[in-house]
Amino acid sequence: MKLTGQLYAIVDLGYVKPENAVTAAKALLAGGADLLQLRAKGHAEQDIEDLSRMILPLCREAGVPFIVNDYPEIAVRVGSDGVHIGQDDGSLAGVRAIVGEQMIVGRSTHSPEQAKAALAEGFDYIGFGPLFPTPTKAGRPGIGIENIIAVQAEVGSQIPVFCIGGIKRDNLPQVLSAGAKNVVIVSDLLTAPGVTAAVREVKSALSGD
Ligand code: 3NM
Repeated sequence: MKLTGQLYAIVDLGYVKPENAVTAAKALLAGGADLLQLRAKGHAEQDIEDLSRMILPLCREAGVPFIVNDYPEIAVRVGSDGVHIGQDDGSLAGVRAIVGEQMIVGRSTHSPEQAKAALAEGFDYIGFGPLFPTPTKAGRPGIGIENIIAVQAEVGSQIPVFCIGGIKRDNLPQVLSAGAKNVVIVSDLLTAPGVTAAVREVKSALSGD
């Protein structure tokens, strides 16, 4: 599946109870999320697999890539479109040995150097952040917005760069002015009183409406 689109949404079980994950996925997709990830830190692999099997068909119906966080084996078992890994999750070659050549594989990066290294290694896209400190990824300093233009120009001309971390509807204009083209927004969407409307707002801001 092709990797296009500007808004990457995440069903994060830090914000959504497992029994509400499908409803959250539907709401994010209804608003126009362009990619969807399941992130389930600390949950049993079987539960992540089961939820993935429920969310995947919703993504297929919407024509949106479904990405599993952290678990290449689960990604293969459920037949997801992609898998996302962190800096400490080994090499791309190690993941490719599990998932094959077709699957989308993304990497979290936390500095321009890591962003360039991920491009050189051959990842399909990167996350770049956290721009601002965020409870969703506690304990990491914000890296700021100063390097977005350079990373977007250098890495973003080759693979999508998704800015992430503490991005909310109210600071999105600032992030876009700093050069961001694509964003991941987690808590601001999942905790919005109307998730679908919040996604639509972000999509509209991203498209420059
Ligand atoms: N990864 P929110 S920041 C999951 O920098 C994640 O790699 C990050 O959530 C990174 O939109 C982050 O709620 C949290 O801040 C994003």
